[in-house]
Amino acid sequence: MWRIGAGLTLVLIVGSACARGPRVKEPHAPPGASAVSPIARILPAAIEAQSLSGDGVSIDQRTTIVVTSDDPAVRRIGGMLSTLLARATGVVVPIKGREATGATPAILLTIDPAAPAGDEAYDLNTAGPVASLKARAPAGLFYGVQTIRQLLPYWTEYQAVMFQEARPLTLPAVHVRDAPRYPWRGAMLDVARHFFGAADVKRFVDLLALHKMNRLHLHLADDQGWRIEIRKRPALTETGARSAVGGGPGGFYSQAEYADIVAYAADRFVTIVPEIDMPGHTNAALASYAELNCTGQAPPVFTGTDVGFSALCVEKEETYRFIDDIVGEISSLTPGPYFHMGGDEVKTLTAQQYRAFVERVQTIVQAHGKAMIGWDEVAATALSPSSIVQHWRPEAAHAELARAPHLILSPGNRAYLDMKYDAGTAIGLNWAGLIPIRTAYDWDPATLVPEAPAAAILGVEAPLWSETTATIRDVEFLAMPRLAAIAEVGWSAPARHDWDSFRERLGAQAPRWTAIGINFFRAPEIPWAR
Ligand code: TNX
Repeated sequence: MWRIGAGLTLVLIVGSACARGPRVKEPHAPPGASAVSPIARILPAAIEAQSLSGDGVSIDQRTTIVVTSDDPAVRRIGGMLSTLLARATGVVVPIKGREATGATPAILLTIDPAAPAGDEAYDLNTAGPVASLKARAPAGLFYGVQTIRQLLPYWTEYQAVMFQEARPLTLPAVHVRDAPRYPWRGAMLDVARHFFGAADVKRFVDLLALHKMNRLHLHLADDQGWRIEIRKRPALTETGARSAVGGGPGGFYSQAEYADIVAYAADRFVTIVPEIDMPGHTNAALASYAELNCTGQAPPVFTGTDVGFSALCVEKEETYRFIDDIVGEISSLTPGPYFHMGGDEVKTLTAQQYRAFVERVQTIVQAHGKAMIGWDEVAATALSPSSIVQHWRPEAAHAELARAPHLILSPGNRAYLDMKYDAGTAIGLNWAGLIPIRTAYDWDPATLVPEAPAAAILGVEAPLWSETTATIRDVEFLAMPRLAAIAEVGWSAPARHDWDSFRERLGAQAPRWTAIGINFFRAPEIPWAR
């Protein structure tokens, strides 16, 4: 009775939220019907995934999610699984504590020190009647739930399912043992050249989490726009935020909106990495505060796409007071341990000026409790052991990169999501070449900079610069499917790296991505499932 009541409540909530749409009954595939074997939908590839004989766990009115840990994060992940299953079946599967151990059918979420090593690793066995998902830490359980999501048929992604009668479903019987190759699996979104609101950013976070990515680097300021409220420096948003490439209205996140994005991402095990690019790429700041310019004169706002012309006045003390205010406010809003200071494409300073600037900013960032990240030009400066270099220029000197305390790999000719797929791609740039899906997939982070010690490589990040992307639909078109390729490069073990397998598994995502509403590029190399 209780379950039916709760189920009804949920149907009503969703029903009223969607009341604008036409009230037609959606046709749907029969439960479980799919041409592709469920384990062939797991992307990024798991270390080990096998189908088991016999039935998996039935999701119906009798099913329970059993959470044996007192950690609230684990209960929250149980809630996410329950939401996923409710959307799939119309049945609200209740979450119970360890007193319900022994209930059948059930899905058990357990924090287990004997689970595969690493906070993000997990072991999933869905043989019926009791499925078990085990991990050493909540992150691993979260990634196990993402795998369960990919094991469910694509039509479970349609909210419309909630309008229909409860429709029991059986989780396929599989055993998956999985762990990531690298701790840093990220994407970067440039919200400065074009601004994307908090709802768009959350949608992007969802895409990352589905592919087991765990960092979202937000490029929050550039020549064309300043995108975050700084209470001590209000002109940054009064003036600097009101422009964009092509002259659009721009925009910015209030501190409350930024904190909300950070919390939303954290719930999905995605750490926000804020970037304020400096000393170059600073026209929006220079236009807002005349005193940051060596001339004392503020330039007009900039809406073009040139780079390298702007620089903070690195000889003025006021510049460092400004940076301290910015780094201080953003750091206090950001629980993650990183602050990215840009440092790229500075064409108006001497090498000596550049070096002194980066080293001084490094001190400021550390004083606010964060590790400094910089684009690979900062590899030429004296970096402390906690600092991180983000490699982007294919031609960057390997000898310098090899000295970096830590490296994030974002090679422009492999990982840049804003490069065109082919000569006919309507949006995107091509300075680093064309990047078809196989080029994004077929590279090995361990051999990209062979001189760098393996332990220095944190992982991979796919930047998406937004000069040519005016809307989040444009962003999705460039990101997908290449984001999935970079996710697999970062997550999957070298022994699992295989173009033919990736090609098939990627093709299998099409019905799910369509159901989610992702505007993905149907790369001609891929056998997209219908
Ligand atoms: C280079 S990548 C830049 C950006 C541009 C991007 C376009 C990097 C550190 N700097 O300012 O937006 O190319 O692909």
